[in-house]
Amino acid sequence: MKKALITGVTGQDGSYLAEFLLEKGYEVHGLIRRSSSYNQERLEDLLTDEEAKALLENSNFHLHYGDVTDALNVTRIIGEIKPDEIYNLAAQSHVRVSFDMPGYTLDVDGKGTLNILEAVRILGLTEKTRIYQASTSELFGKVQEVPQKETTPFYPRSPYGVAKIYGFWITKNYRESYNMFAVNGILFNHESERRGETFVTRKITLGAARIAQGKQEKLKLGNLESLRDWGYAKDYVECMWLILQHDKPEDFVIATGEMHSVRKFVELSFKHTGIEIEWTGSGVDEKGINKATGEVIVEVDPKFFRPAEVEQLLGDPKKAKTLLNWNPTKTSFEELVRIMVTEDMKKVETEEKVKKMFD
Ligand code: NDP
Ligand code: GDR
Repeated sequence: MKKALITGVTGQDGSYLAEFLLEKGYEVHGLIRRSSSYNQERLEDLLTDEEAKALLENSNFHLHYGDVTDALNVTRIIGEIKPDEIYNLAAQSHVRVSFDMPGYTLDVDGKGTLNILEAVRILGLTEKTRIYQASTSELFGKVQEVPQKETTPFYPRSPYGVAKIYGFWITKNYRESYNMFAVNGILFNHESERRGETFVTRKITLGAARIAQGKQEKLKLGNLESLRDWGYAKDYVECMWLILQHDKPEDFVIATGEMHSVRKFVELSFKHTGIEIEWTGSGVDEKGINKATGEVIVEVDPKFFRPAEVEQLLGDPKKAKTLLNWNPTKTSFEELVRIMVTEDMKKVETEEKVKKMFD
């Protein structure tokens, strides 16, 4: 039985990856942070879904308290498990928040990556343990080439992107210096019904569901023109695994090859709830109106603008398609929006009071 360690197991990708690896028959270990509030909601499917529960009972799923910024703890845990594969997904992953917390973002996303690589090296596991680093399309930032591929120059536009550049290069450096199987998946945005509620897609699908059910008045957003290459997280975790099964340690861009605007995401989401949107005004005064009732349901709030924006991202998944035999559009953009809205419509039905969010 292969052993895998997932950092960031309580996050969107970590939870899907844990399920995926358990299904493949792995012994799965996850690193979780101690929190004063409950942070294991995304792992609940593993405990409630009958199929997943059976998997869990038949295999081993272990959670370890830890933090990637704590080198001693990371080294001890890796030394005890001696994993065949490590998936380093732990991160302060919110781009706008990284402008508020640049130092912390660097500690987790940059130094945290080093702590894992260094632990594997010090423990003498360089030949046994393969390491996947969660790199990102944010490395491309202010794009130098369209579409972006493995050879496109980087130009990050946020403390998050800059911290992840360190993670990217230190992973490549350990590969070249110590002959380690340490690789980067440069993943473009991927979303799901488990996406964090302050990322734009989930904020929109939850907002649309609540507005459609009369539980929220307005949805306040930042840059509506921003363009992203959005895929489905469940499809993308398979790629992380494929990258580590490849015969050579290489970096891969993972994307759909399609780009859509935030505005389009808003229109489609509301359409799925039965509401048609009409836009009036421009710039910060632009508003989305419910065509049937004339009510303002979407507003632009400069609070959600970023000091430096990534205007557009479009990935070229050719290398992954060819070498990993991966299908980038298993779930289409329209299907992704439909899945997210459908799940949020169900979730909101049982919601009594709408939470206020800061972000
Ligand atoms: P999430 O924000 O949903 O999850 C992040 C995870 O990291 C959570 O489990 C979180 O724990 C954990 N974490 C944060 N800080 C630490 C720390 N100091 N030590 C240990 N664990 C920590 O992210 P996603 O699942 O969306 O993304 C996974 C990875 O992929 C991240 O590295 C992200 O930067 C990267 N990425 C994501 C993309 C996307 O579109 N989703 C695209 C490209 C890259 P807790 O639950 O306690 O907060
Ligand atoms: P991103 O995702 O920054 O691409 O990073 P996010 O969903 O936060 O933003 C996407 C685009 O939407 C615009 N936007 C808003 N964003 C948020 N969060 N909230 C809003 O109200 C809003 N209005 C408009 C943003 O300006 C941006 O242009 C995600 C994260 O998962 C990273 O960890 C990952 O590396 C990248 O995707 C690839």
